[in-house]
Amino acid sequence: MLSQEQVEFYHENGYMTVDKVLSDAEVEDLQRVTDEFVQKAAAFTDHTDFYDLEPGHSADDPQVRRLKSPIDHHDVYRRTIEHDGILDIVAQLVGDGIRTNGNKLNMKSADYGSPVEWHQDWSFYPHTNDDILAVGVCIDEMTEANGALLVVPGSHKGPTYDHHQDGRFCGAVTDPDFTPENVVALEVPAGGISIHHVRTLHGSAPNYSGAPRRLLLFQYVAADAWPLTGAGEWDDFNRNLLRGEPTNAPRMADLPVRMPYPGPVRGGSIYETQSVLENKTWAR
Ligand SMILES: O=C(O)CCC(=O)C(=O)O
Repeated sequence: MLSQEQVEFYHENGYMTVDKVLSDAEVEDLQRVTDEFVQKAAAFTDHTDFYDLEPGHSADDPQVRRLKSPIDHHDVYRRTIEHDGILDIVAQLVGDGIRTNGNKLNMKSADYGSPVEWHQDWSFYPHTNDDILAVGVCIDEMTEANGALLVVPGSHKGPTYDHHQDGRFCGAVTDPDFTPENVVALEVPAGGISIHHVRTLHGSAPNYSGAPRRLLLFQYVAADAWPLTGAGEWDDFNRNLLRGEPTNAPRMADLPVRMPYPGPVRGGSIYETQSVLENKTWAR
């Protein structure tokens, strides 16, 4: 559980970290299963519904950038998104009713792991209110050297930046007035978690270190926050409820929104969507 001070820090700054949320055994299970999935990627030459591949990928040297929706592919990930230690923390920050609207494992492997350009998750999935956050479960120690998640403190209270280029959504900030200030690198030991608010500006550099930085990202949404891009079928929507009861009465908040339309030139993952960006922060 979080102290009142930690809860206030999160609301003030739009991010936080918590150490020792998972046990050593839970981390080892995640590492082993993830290693196995990377080896199985050798069978593929292109992205699939599950694998997003690094540009240097080959059968001899499988290089995975992301596992998409890993909870649908192995129980160890499913158990982790439902982990009471995580959900108890999330409940303190967004309330007792919790839905998930997405999950992914960003690999950021040693020596070449790809960067993620500055963006706000809110630009991908605006809702009726912003009691929404992403938890990053550190499968490895996350350090500045291996491509830690970088955040701009307090930016969750600021504007929603333009994430469009040439009139199409590109998943990265394109506003010429944007300069990341007071950037904080979230350094967390394996088994700990990072948390960032849905409107917090964040990104991460390439991993040129010799240590992997695998971050299992879970998106958690207050049950009464409804996606502005559409909720789909009622039963499907509520299948993603992890705690609390379904509600058809969304809570509305007066917030700055830019819809992710017209849609991206390239889809499939944030890496592909951002690949068209002309002014990149990080070289590839
Ligand atoms: O893996 C990272 O460092 C950033 C992840 C992220 O922001 C995303 O995938 O939306």
